[in-house]
Amino acid sequence: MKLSEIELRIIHLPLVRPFRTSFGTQTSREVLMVKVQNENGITGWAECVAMSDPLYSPEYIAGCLDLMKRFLIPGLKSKINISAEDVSVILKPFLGGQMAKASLETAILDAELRSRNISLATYLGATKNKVECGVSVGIADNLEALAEEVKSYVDAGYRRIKLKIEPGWDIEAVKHIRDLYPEIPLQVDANQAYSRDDAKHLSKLDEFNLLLIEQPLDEHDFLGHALLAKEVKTPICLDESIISVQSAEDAIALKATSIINVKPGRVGGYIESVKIHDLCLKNSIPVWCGGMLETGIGRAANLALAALPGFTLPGDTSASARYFKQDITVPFVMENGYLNVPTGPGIGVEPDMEFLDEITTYKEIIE
Ligand code: NPG
Repeated sequence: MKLSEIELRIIHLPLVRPFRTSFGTQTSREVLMVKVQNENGITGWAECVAMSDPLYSPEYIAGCLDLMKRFLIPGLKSKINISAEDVSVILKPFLGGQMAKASLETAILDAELRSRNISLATYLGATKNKVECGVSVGIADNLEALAEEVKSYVDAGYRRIKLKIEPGWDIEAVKHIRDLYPEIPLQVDANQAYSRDDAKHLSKLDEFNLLLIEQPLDEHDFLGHALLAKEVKTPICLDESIISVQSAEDAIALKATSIINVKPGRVGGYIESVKIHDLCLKNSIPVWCGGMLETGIGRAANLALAALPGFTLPGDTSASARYFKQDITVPFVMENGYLNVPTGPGIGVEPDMEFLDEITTYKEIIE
């Protein structure tokens, strides 16, 4: 495909409720959107999952925008004909930047699949037409507020609850929710908030029958996670540490993880995500699809990925209403705890352009 134009825009959407994690509180979501157009006028959309600040990952929106404009887009422009499967190879000389790279690859893939009339789900190898939904619950002001929020999600039909934890908000919070819901699939996410010395403390979570503890230690600490895995019975699941199929291979070989959270933005795109999925399937490592407070554009693509056979645990693929009063696509509405996998060509959804223009704070078109 020949690229004729790339549009970069930043939009700003308020969240329906503040979202507090061990690294900060978010009340709104700024999103860097990528739109590509080919020589026949067919467009492809993607969102870059980087946040405004480099707190979850070293990547952040202004940095991604700069990286794309200065290096990645000129790199792509040097090729006359381009296929999504070439993007990671062309961009390999530029180190890092997985989130920025993933968004360019996904937008190109969307346009390519639209022109071939194939859905992303079919292209990736999906075997399900609906996906079981979990929800990620932020750190609350107190146990009552936490219970109230969890109840609203359980009532809405969510099939798995993930609690954000940090030192000082962990054992008691988990106990409180486990006592209220003895049967519900429950897991926790620390976003790197603990240290190697916390093994004894974290093993207190073992009595609550959790599915997993996500990313308790620093993203670079594979050895620490492997040592921790020997001390706690609850399975360790890596998120931030997994940035490529190679890091997944290392983590599995070192026994630093027994479950993997696959986030396409974090690993450089959907094509790399499928490689991680395949590796995990071969090694009997369950995977699930993480979330980055995506709009409907990112969510549509995540649902296609989460429909692959190795995604055996519910992901952070929640309904639009969990995040935004108004989504930028048709809203994703949960039915009985499931979201349908889009079936249209490409990612299967488009943004509502009028609404998108209304919430756009920056826009640039690169010919
Ligand atoms: O439902 O999209 C969602 C949010 C899921 O908890 C979630 N994401 O660490 O996995 C994470 C976390 C996150 C939140 C990451 C905010 C980055 C920013």
